[in-house]
Amino acid sequence: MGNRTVSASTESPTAYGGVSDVPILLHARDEDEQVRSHPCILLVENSPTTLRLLSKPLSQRYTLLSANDGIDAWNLLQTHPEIELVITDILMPHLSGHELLVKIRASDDAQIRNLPVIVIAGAEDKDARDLAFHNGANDFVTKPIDSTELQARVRVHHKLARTIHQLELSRRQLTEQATTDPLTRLKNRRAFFQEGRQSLALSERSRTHLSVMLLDIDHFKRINDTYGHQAGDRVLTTIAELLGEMGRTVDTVARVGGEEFAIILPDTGREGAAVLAERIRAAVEQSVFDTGTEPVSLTVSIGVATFGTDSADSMDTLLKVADRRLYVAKKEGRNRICTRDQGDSTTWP
Ligand code: GH3
Ligand code: MG
Ligand code: MG
Repeated sequence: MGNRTVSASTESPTAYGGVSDVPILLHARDEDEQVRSHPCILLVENSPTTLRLLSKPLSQRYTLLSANDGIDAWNLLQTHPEIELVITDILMPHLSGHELLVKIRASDDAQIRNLPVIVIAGAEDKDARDLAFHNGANDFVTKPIDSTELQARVRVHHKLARTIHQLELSRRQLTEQATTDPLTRLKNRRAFFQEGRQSLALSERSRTHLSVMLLDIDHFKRINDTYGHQAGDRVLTTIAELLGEMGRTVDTVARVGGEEFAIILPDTGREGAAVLAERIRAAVEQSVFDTGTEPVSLTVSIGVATFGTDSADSMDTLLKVADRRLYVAKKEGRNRICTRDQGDSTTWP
């Protein structure tokens, strides 16, 4: 370790990363603003001289952390998600730059796996460069370090990584928007069918049952007519919360129409779905809903269809069967569930 004072195990995140005479950790504990505006780079280098040469041109723009070898570096990556780029030497004790690169690219954590890594290699060392490229290095800087070249390469790769990150965030936001009901934050109709298709394929493969529950609020129009649309929205949101709380985590709850909700229940047969449907029906009946002016009571009707029991083999047909039974529940007086067709047996309970 020579005269290095690196101590990755130090509790304070600001307390490591120094060479004895070069304070390479630049951010002060209480200068949060500075920390935020200076992207964090991890330097993995066991030679104090090279570390100095690396840190000097970068220290104005970046917060620098340093590690003595690949093991130190790996530990820092686990505890410091703010690291946005890694610069690593190849020849180091314990865990080499190559091995570190392999570990980074194989990480389960996508943020670590996708970090830009710049490798420091000797100008003549073609084999080492080839291996580093093969292992997923983004770029190289050669010894002796040219500060202008180093700054340029770091800037390019950091910018590229940030852009890719932003694109990924936007993509996730768009997917979220496309599959989420904005009022209740439940999955929307489109997401219901997407999830449903996957769950159904799983059930087919594992030869298990799957039930679909379709729930419609009884006389919901009266809520809007009496208390206004906003009160209606509030009731819809409360029902959505209640449904989210009542199912299992594997169940998918979606808003599939104005005042209609559907739940996919994987690995659940008709009886199991009937029990949950009845619990939901009773819970709604016993709840009071805030309209902004006065509390109101509500009821719901529920239709259930079961893959493996009913003659329905797609999400579309399952939902149609559930809808048909929902209609029966309405016709028979509302505030009830229907899990089978007439002749099949009567409604339940
Ligand atoms: P039924 O018991 O037969 O289901 O009667 P209903 O009044 O619930 O059914 P109907 O289909 O006649 O009316 C549904 C109402 O739901 C009418 C519509 O204005 C209201 N609705 C649909 N989407 C929304 C929404 O996003 N917000 C609010 N507040 N109301 C909605
Ligand atoms: Mg309806
Ligand atoms: Mg209704």
